[in-house]
Amino acid sequence: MKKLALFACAFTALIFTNCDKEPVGYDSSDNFESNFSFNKQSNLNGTSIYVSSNTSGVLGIFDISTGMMSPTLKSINVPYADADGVEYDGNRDAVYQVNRTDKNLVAVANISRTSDGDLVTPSAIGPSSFTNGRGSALYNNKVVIADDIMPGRLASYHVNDDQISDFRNYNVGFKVWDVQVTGKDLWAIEDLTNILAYFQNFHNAKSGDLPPTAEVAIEGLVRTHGLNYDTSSDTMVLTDIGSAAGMPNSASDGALIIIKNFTQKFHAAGDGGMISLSDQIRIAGDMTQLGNPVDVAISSSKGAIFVAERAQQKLLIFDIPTENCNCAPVYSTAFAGASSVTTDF
Ligand SMILES: [Ca+2]
Ligand SMILES: [Ca+2]
Repeated sequence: MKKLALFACAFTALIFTNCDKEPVGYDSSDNFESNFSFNKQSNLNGTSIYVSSNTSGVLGIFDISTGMMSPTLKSINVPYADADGVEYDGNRDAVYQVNRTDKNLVAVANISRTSDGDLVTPSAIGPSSFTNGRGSALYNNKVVIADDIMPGRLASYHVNDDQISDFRNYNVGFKVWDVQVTGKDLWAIEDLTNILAYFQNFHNAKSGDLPPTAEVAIEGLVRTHGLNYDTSSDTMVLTDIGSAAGMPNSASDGALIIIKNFTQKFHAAGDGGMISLSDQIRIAGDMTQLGNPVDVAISSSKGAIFVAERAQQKLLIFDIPTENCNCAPVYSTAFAGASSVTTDF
C-alpha cells in the first residue's frame, strides 16, 4: 500500500507542484461559518486531566472519577524539566508534550498504563524546529505548536505514538502563545494583547506567511494567553493574565473570559471589531486564585473549566458560571510550574 501511495504521490507531483497536500477535502467556500465542525476523536471518554510543568519534570494526571472536588493525582516523571503544551490522543492512548528543555515535541505512548512515580521515556521525539514553544493543538494526526518568538510562528508536525516529523511551518506575524483547532480552522491568541486571531481553512494552508482571516479584540481583557473551545456548547474560554509579573498584583489579577454563542458573536464583531463586555462572562476577583492563568480547558459535559495557574502554581477547577462572578474554584491544588492543561473527555 505504501508503495502504491508513493507512486500516486510521485505521479501527482508531475501534474501539481508537490505532495504536501493532505486528503482533508478542500472546501472552497468563503463562508466564514462553513468550517465550524470538529473532528472528534473516537476515544475521548476518559476522566483524566493532564497538566504540564515548566519547572519540575513532572506530568500530572488528575483523575476525576471520584468527583470534581476530589481528584487523585498520578505524577509521571519526564526527562525534561521545562514543558508546555500537552495534548491527549484518544486514538492511540498517547500524550504529546512540548519539551522546551530540548526544543522538541515528544510523544509518550500507553499513557493510561503508567503508574504514579513512573519515569517514562518518550516513545517518539520530533525534530528541533521551534525556539520558544508554548501552547499546542492536536488535529488530524498532527500537532501544531505556538512558537512565541517575534515575529511569531506556528510549527506543525505529523504525529503518532512512535514517530513525529515536520509537516508545515507558518509565519503569523505576531507573538503567539496558544492555539486551538476547530474543524479545519485555527484560532490563536496574540500574546501581549487582547486580540483573538482566526485562520479559516488552516488545514489546507501551505507553509509560509499565514495572515489571519480576522482579528477580533476582547473588551476588558488585558493580556491573553490560553484558549479553548467547546464545540457542543459553542463556548470559547480565554485566559487573562493581567500583568505578567510584579508585586503586589500579578499573582491576583488574572481572569477567565467565557463567551457563549461564540460563533455568532465572533463573526458579528468581524475583522477589526470587538466582543464587548456585555457579551462575556468573567471570572475575576480575590476569591478566584487567578493570577497568571496560562492555559485552560473547558468541558460543557462536565460543566467545568480547568486552569493551569502559573503565578500561584496551581491546578484550578471552576464550575462554568452563568454570570460574572468572583467565585472560588471548586478544586484547587498546588502544582509547581503549571504551564498547560488538557483532558481526555
Ligand atoms: Ca491550550
Ligand atoms: Ca497576573
